[in-house]
Amino acid sequence: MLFSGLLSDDLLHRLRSDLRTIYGERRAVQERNGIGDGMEGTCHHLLGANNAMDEFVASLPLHTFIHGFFNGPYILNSFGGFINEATASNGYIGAIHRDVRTFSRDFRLMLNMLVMLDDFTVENGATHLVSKSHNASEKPTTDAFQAAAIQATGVAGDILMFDSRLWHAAGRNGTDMPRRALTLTFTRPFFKPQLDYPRFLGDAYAAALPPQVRQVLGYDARVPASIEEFYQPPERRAYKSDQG
Ligand SMILES: O=C(O)CCC(=O)C(=O)O
Repeated sequence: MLFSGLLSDDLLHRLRSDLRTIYGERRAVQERNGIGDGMEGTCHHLLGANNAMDEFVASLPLHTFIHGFFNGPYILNSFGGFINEATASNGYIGAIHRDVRTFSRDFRLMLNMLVMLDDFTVENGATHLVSKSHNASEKPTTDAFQAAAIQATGVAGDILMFDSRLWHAAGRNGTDMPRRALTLTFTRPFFKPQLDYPRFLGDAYAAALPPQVRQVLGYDARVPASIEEFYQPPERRAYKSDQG
């Protein structure tokens, strides 16, 4: 589903600029650790610098929609960004993939949110998706994917939501302008996130947030790490009873 008109021009502008900065920082770590090949344009875990990324999550759009998808509480599983440029390979994101590796036909595990920071067009590599492929346990062949996929075009600021079981791939950018996106995923609270956001962001970060945002970042779904932490009254438990 594609949603429009949820982001202000000012926020969009700052998201684009902050994405470029964070990309530089994350790319340096990818390269330093020898995993840069195939990761061009991608960056991960964009929170914690108190910039537009944090602001986006603190007033997360589509809360009711996400809650409805899971029929209950949910947490952030990952928050990445992708700068799709003609000059770069579009790496693992350009390969046919789905974002949840465990297949479950009847139980929804994960939801993708793709925030278009630029217009998404056929020419600049709008995301290819195969409608209804969340029901398919096996990866389609390249030919079958190409025959069935449609491209999700939209304008900057549009937000594409799709079941993470859907087979999809970033398109090739044939223009000389970047095609930028934020890529978030959400799961039920008992599913391990890609990064331990509460530990990564810390308690001081959480103290400044409203309870609902803290919950979405997983602060109510932590695993106790000591007997002391385990034996706590309900309001101080690491994993709260309303998290499913
Ligand atoms: O950037 C795109 O077009 C696709 C992003 C993607 O594949 C993902 O978020 O898993």
